[in-house]
Order: sequence, then structure tokens, then C-alpha cells
Amino acid sequence: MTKHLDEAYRILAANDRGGYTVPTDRLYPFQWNWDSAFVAMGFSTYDVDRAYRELERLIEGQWADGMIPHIIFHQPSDTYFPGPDVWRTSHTIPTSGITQPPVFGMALRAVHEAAEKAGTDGATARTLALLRAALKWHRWWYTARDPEGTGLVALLHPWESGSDNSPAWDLALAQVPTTTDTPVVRKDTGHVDASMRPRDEDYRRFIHLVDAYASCGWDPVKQWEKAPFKVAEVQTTAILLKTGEDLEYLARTLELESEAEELAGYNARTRNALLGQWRSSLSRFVSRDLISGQDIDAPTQAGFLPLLGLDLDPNMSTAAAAEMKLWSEGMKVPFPTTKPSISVWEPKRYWRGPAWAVINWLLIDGLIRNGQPDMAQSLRASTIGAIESEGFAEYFDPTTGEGCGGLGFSWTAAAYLWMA
Ligand code: 9YW
Repeated sequence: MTKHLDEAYRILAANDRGGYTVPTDRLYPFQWNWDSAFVAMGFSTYDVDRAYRELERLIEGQWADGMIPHIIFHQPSDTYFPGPDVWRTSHTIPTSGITQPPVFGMALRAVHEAAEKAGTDGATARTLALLRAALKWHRWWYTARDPEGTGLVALLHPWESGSDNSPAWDLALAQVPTTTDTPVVRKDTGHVDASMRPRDEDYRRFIHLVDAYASCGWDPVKQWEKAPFKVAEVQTTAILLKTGEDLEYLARTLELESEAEELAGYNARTRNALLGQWRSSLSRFVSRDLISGQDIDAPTQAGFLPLLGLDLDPNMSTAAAAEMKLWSEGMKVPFPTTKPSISVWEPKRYWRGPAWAVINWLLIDGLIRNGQPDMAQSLRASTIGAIESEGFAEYFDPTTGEGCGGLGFSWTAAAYLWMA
């Protein structure tokens, strides 16, 4: 184990670009939002100052309206597409124009607690500044991405989910044209085998959406009206709820009572809304396509993520854990991000089947919260085992355990530090 811990520390040091961490060299040469939140939790296990720094560098990219973008382009690099010239946003430090799952609040609580434990100087002031940024982003989610106050937040681009080419988007994305005003010059397939990546057609649709929102001047109200893709999504909403709980806890700890009450209000609304997305016939939760008005019942990991932020009735949590066990049968490394028995399942293609350490991390937390320690323990053991035998890969083929995608991956290192 010491050998692997040392390797995890080495990877995070190698991917440091000056207070922020790139997900991996070359393939992803900038700061990614939810990657950095996981990485900050990894750092909090041994270097609290560096953990704070990771989050502080991320909020350098925060927009005036509160959004924290999914990529912060701190320094130029020509090894990634689409770069700042395609996003055409106007923030001082170049950024993308969309966001990513708000793991930030979970990370902030973890870092704050680690600082308290270590008696770190200046921790309260650093937590407070980050809490204010997190609150602004939280309000942005509820105004820009849930203008009707339903309690579920919507994504306007599959990249915002962090699960780019998940089968969950197939039907909604099929309605998005493949035409683009921007030449699609992919770089990812020069770093990683194309058979493991999203398809060209997916990329053309991803870029069509970028063009559409750039032509709205990135104004959230205009984007909401014009969006060709709009999904009220349970994985992101569950993460938002867990982050909302952690921010509420921090606000109370720092005696920000009115902010704590505001957060409690959001949390209550979202808790009810998420519960309404449970489908007992499927033993999981479903997202909703706000354009077609239909449930999205494609079987993906997202259906189990609400365990992270909810305290389910034991019948529901037992049913969800049993369903997860069924998907895991015959898998060397669960948890498959798509149900293995369905026709679109591809065990090596990015979010269409593989197992990801950070998804397992969130699922484990949700299972523990909901009284399912056996399933949690088996996911933890298989995640650690996969990393120890295959290295710190971006993700794993669940059938063979083979490490796939980019190597020396920061969030896999962070997950190992957190779990081991
Ligand atoms: C992209 C960095 C990111 C992750 C996403 C993952 C992938 C592709 O890599 O995105 O071009 O942004 O899908 O979850 O944050 O690791």
C-alpha cells in the first residue's frame, strides 16, 4: 500500500501546474472543475494548504453571475480541443462557457475539517472566502438552471454532466444537429485510442451546442430559451444537494445563520424533487428530458447517485442496492456506468460502460449513508484492487479490470488517497 500511496502523491505533484492540478498531462492540460474538487479532497489527507490552493485557483475562473466554468484555461496549450477560441467567452482568465457537477462544496467541507483537525493557521478566513464563492455558484444553479423552481437542476450540454457520451443522452442528443460553424479538429484521439472515446458524431453535436450558446453571448436566460438540449438531471442534482448540505453545515459552523437558512430551503426543495424521480419498477431514479417532456430511463450509474444526498426509506435503499448488485454480477471491477446487459453497453468506451473511481467514491458514500455497507465495501475493495493492479488510469474496463484512457490520472490518485 505504501508504494501505491507514494505513487498517488507523485502523480499529484507531477500534474501540479502552480497551485492547480491538471487531470492528466497533454490529454487534459487545464484545470477542470469537478476533477479539482476531488483532487482537493485527496490533498486534504496530507497537505491542507495545497488543498485550499486547488479550490482558490478554481474560483479565479468564477463568472460575475456566479457560475464556475468546467474548464479554466490558466495557460495556453495546443494539445486540447476545444480551446478558448472555440468557447469565445469574455472572462479575464479564459474559461469554457458551461459548468460541471458541483462537488466543490463537499470538497470545501472536507478541507475545512482537515484544517480544523490540524489546527492550520488562517483556515477560517480561507474557508469563508471559498464559502462565499460556493454560495454564489449555488444561487446560480437555482436561478439559471431551475428558473421554474422545481428543485431539479438542468444541464444544457452533456459535458456539464461530466459523463460526456453516456447513453442517458442518446435520445436527447439525437435531436441536436451535427452541423457546426466551427471546424471540429479533435485532439483527444491523438492521445488515446479512438475506440475508447466519444464518436465524431457526438463531438459535432457537442460543438453545435457550444456554437448555439456562444451566439446567445453566454447569457443564461437566452440559453435557457434557445437550448437544443435541456435535461433535468439526477446525478448533478444529487451532487448539488450533498454540496448544499455541506455548505449549510459550514455556514452554521461559521455563524452565517441567514445563509444557512437559505441553503436549508434549497436543500428541502431538492430533496422532495429528487424523491419524485424514484421509479420503483426500475429500482432507481430517472432524469427528465425537458424538451420532449419524457423520463430518461436509460440505465446508467446516474440512477443510483441520489443515494448520496437522500436518506431513503429502507425498502428503497435495499431495492437500489440489490439492483446495483445485479449490474455488478460477473464484473471484475464494478460499478459499470451502463447496465451490462443492454445493447448499447461498451465496456471500454468512456461513459458507456467503464468503471470510474470517482463515481465509485460517490456511490460508496451514498450506500453508506443509506445503510448498505456490504455493497459499499465491495465497491471500495474493487476500486482499490483495480488501481493497485493496473495503476492510476482514467477509468477501468469493468469486465477485465484493464486500466483505460489517460494514465497518471489525478482524480484516480485522489480517490485512492481517500479510500485506502
Ligand atoms: C472533456 C477531465 C474531464 C472530466 C470529465 C470527463 C472528460 C472530456 O475529462 O471530459 O473534453 O472535457 O468526461 O468528467 O472532468 O478529467
